[in-house]
Amino acid sequence: MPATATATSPTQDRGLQPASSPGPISPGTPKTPGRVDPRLTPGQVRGFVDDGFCWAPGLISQAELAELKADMLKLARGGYPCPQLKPADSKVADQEVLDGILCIHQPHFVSPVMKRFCEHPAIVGILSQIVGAHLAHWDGAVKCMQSMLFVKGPGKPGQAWHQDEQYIPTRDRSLCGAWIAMDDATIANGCLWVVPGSHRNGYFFERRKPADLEEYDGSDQCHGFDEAKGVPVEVPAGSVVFFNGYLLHKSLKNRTNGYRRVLVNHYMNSWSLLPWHAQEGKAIAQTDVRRVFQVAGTDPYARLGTELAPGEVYLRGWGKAWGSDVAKKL
Ligand SMILES: O=C(O)CCC(=O)C(=O)O
Repeated sequence: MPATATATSPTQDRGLQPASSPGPISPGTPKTPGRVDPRLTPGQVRGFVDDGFCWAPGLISQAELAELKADMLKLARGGYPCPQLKPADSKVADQEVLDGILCIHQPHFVSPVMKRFCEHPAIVGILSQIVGAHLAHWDGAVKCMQSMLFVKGPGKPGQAWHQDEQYIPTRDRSLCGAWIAMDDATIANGCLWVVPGSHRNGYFFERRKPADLEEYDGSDQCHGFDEAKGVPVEVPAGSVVFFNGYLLHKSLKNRTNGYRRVLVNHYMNSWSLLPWHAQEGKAIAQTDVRRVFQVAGTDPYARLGTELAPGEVYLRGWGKAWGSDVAKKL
């Protein structure tokens, strides 16, 4: 694919160009000296509130993409101390190592490079405009609780229609994914698809196991909506797609010979508790997972402290050793 979204992509005109004159520095505009972060116009922010997604081209430079890809490989080859990612034998080719991985969850727990990308100034600048834009009086404060590194090599499956808030609940519908395209993302290699506006009522769609295990990785699939309303979000490498946690989205199998690598980080309004896992002795209304870090504004719950990252990741592998077939058929 060329370095711009395909002309026929229905989502092309949703691509956000950085506003030509940057607005005032917001509470979320982080610290990198001398850097002017892209700011969205009020109309673009409203577009995110209405559609549930938007994407910004060129937020990540070529040099940063090279760093991300190198760090993905370092992680995969066991270059960081981490029980789930053991050092690979030097005789094993990079491709073989990557073939065995579908997704590394929480790579920022072990890699300072991945952590830095969770705090990327251009991404955080936009997050501090959109994460709580549907809420009155929101001050731009944002915290991060999750990162996911999808390797998605040739033949690897996608993820069926789902809503991220069904897995990571917030109390104010502020969950937001920032999907960093490390390669051009196309329909053929398994770009993101979304159902615009499907987040609006904060409704949880019914979930079942997907019937098509050739296309999808086996995680639950949402039902009860018009799938024909789904649109592909084809974006060039270096773009970031932002999407609300109630937005229906999916990706298809990679039918090319190349990789479709993505780092997806998840954020939410810092003013909301995060009842992600039940906590012993806590009523659900008080439950708050504090393995989070602040990326914009101040943390209203700083008095509660934060939990340290455990130095471990959760690995979703692929191939026979993981009970799945390496689907090489294109
Ligand atoms: O990139 C993909 O293949 C799926 C990403 C996704 O579904 C998510 O981040 O929730």
